[in-house]
This record gives sequence, structure tokens and C-alpha cells, in this order.
Amino acid sequence: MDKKHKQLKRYIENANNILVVSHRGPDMDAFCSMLLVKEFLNIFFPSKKIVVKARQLPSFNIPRMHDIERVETIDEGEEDLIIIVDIPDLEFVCNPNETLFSTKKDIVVIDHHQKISKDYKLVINEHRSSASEQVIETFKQILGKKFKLTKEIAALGQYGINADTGRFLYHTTTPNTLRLFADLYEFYPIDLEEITYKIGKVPQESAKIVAHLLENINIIKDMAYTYISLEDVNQNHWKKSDIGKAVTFVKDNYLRFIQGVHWGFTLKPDIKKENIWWVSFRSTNGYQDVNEITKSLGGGGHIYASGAKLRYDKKVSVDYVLKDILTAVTKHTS
Ligand SMILES: [Mn+2]
Repeated sequence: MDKKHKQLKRYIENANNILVVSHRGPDMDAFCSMLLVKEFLNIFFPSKKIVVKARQLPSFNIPRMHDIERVETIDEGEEDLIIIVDIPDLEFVCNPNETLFSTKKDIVVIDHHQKISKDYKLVINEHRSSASEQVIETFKQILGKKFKLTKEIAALGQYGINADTGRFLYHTTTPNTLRLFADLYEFYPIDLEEITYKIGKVPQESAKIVAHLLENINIIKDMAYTYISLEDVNQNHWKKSDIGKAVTFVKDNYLRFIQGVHWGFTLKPDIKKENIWWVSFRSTNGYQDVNEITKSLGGGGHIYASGAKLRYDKKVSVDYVLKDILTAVTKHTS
């Protein structure tokens, strides 16, 4: 066991109540890595009380999902240790008005993103494919010979890895990812085709938004981008979740697949909070390090998939925001 994992084991042993959280708008890897931490702790440290908090539940059934305590706001509780998974920072977990935001309790991070965490007590990040892979490898270290799989752990690991590697397509997939997945699959196989089908579903209402995004596509050299303006949202009464699905669909299935294009971004306003915009980049192996661009915009993520939250102190037009992004892009590419 390496030093960091020894430290983590000590933190766990010394805690009575442990809170497990992840980023807002949790994706499959966030849900699975949270539930994996809880599952391992429940089995191997049964005297500890483990609470998983999130504002929403997964969109389809995964093992132990009802162990998630659904909350309106993510606040401090009885915990004496906080484990954050799948995100490097508490600021991506909760808002300044939630009491957890300014907690003084010990925080441990188990992550796989490139953005470096703040000065937390302990950060475990071996840059793996997914937080789910990291959590399983972490507990392999901590448990040594005691480590064993259960159906739930095997399934959660597969769901998490599958989601964050895009079914093993992304460059973050390593030989270890495949070996681990093979072990999990052998123990208790999940149906990858069924999962891809369920995750890929788009709401009927998103079709119009997809059409709009396609119409708004601009291409500059080998980059494409598209956007939604605040006026579009208000005039058409589009719902936040339908916008999100439409943007994701165009971003993941269309932008960088245009002939001559290798990378690009989408831009949308925050529907609930004023003067906030979300930009999200996608790139193709070997073409553009979009993590560097989003870092200069105050965000981050991975080399080929990253994003940033853009904050303004007044109401601005979509063109104004686009100009800021394109300036950052030009700075990076020239
Ligand atoms: Mn992840």
C-alpha cells in the first residue's frame, strides 16, 4: 500500500460518520463512484455510518441507487470526514449558501480529472479512466487480500467506466481499465448495448433545440462551435433539461464529426442563474488540448473534453460571450 492509501485508510478508521458527495449535475461516473465508496465502506468498515448526498437520482436503475439521500441543498451533517469523488473541488459540489461549502471538516478527494485539487488533506488521483476505476483500485490497495467483488460493485464499476470512456473509445482507456472491466464483467456482466441505448435517449422536445443548434454552427479552420442565446430560451420556453440533452447530443455526435473539423465547443446560458454561461469543448485525439483553453477561462477537465462556467457582472449577449471564448481560443492556437 502506498503512502496516500495508508493515509486514506487511517482517515476512514478514525472517522465515525462519513459523507460522500460528488459534482452537481452528477453523471453516471459520479453516481457510481459515490455508491462504490459507500458499498466498500459498508462491507469492510461496517461500524461506520456512511451518507451519500445528491440533489438528484440516476436516470436509470443502478444498484444501491436508493442509498442516495436526495436533498434540496447539500449541507453539513453529522459527518466527521467528507469524501469527494469525481471532482477536484468542493466548489463544484455545492453553492456558497450551502453550509458544506465552508466546512472545516477533513476532506479527502478521489478523482481522475486533470485539474489539480486545492489544498485538501488528501487527494488520490492516478489519472485513471474514471472515478469509478479509481475508487475500485483504491480499495484494492486499502483492503489487500481482503478485497473481493460483489454483484453491486461489479455492476457499478462497469457502468461508471463505460460512461466515462464512451464505451472504451476515449484515450483515457488504459490496459488497466480493460483488465479491470474484464474482471468485473466476468464476475457479473452488464449489457453494454442496453446501457448505450438507455443513455443515448433524447427527449422528443429536444429535437427543435437540436435543429436550432445545427443551424447556428460556425466553422473556423478545424474548429466548429454552436450556441443557444437567452432570447432563444425565453421565446421558445425551452426547458433546462431539454436544452442540456440537445446540447450534449450535438456536442458528442455532430460537432467534431463534420468533415475538416476536429474539435469545437457549445455555449448555453444558465437558465436558473443570471449572467452565467456554460461553455463545453470536445476534441479528437491529437488535435487540440481543450483543457488548456478552458483553464484560461477558469474551468478545466480533460485534454479532449473540458468546460468552463463563465460569470459576468451584468447581462451580456451571446455574441459578447462568444467573443471572450474565441479570444481565449485564438490565444491558445496562435
Ligand atoms: Mn468522471
